[in-house]
Amino acid sequence: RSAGIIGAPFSKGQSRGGVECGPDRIRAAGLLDRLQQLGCAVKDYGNLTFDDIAVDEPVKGSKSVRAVGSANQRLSEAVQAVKKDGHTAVMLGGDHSLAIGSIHGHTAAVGPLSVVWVDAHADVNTPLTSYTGNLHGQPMSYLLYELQSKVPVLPNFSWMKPCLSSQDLVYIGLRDVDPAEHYILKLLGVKVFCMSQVDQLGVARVMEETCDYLWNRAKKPIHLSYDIDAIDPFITPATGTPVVGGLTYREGLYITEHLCQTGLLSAVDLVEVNPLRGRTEDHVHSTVSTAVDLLLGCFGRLREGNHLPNYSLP
Ligand code: DIR
Ligand code: MN
Ligand code: MN
Ligand code: MN
Repeated sequence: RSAGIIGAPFSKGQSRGGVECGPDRIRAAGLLDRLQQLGCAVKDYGNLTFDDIAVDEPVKGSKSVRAVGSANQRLSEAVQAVKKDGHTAVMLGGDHSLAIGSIHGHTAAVGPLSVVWVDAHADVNTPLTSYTGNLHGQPMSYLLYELQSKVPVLPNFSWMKPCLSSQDLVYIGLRDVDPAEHYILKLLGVKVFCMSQVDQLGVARVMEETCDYLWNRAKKPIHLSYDIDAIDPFITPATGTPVVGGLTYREGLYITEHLCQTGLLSAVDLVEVNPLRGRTEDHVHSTVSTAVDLLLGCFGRLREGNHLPNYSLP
């Protein structure tokens, strides 16, 4: 198992500065060393750089469309390169608009995917339904085949085409869904485990049902897109749009452990860590260290403990 890490310090999919500091803060918390201690080979591809777009007027009410389009084109190419090198891709955001390039690039490299989207939000607004005009609330609408006719052609998006079927998507952790998003999820029959279902079923059953559902057609590589705001803001407050009533630390971690043991996890996004949104350094630390723990869970860290295969007692 090996990890190829891409930093994507991009924040223009939403309006709060600071989320571009996510990748460096997560690295500074020791992600690479701790992955290596697990026996995981790590290659850090560094941080992407993004073009400054001088004139980027709103399009149909949506902000920074050109910047988001061109940043995601770059990210898609970077993810393709990491997959061609044979690694599990780890994309450190940045805001969740980056899932466009991450999922697009992952699909381009390995073919059809199963996507597990862990988030307080569904991020499936179209530019025409969005109240906020923020692209981080819209990425799934660009990715789904079934919504293609509902999404206008946008500047700097001509490089991408939808690449995901709504039957290959499962949401976990939803608790702040706009009316149009709720309509879309029902219309397409998307599999959703919102927070009430996590309460009702427990996270173990949610993960069993998630995999049964995704594997009903065929076992495909899994793309995990993890928005840190899925976790309760009591634990991960340093994020742009915190919503009360989220996943516990243990539930959040269990999702990663379960997906890791499928052997199918092929790429992970960890997005929306915003160090500037923590009121105290403790808040930032708790958010960043939870992000690191979630990523370690994706690469085989177990709460029972781990040891390397070649370990011998001194
Ligand atoms: C809201 C909030 N549904 C929007 N979305 C967020 O802007 O479309 N996504 N915060 O992460
Ligand atoms: Mn999100
Ligand atoms: Mn969210
Ligand atoms: Mn958000």
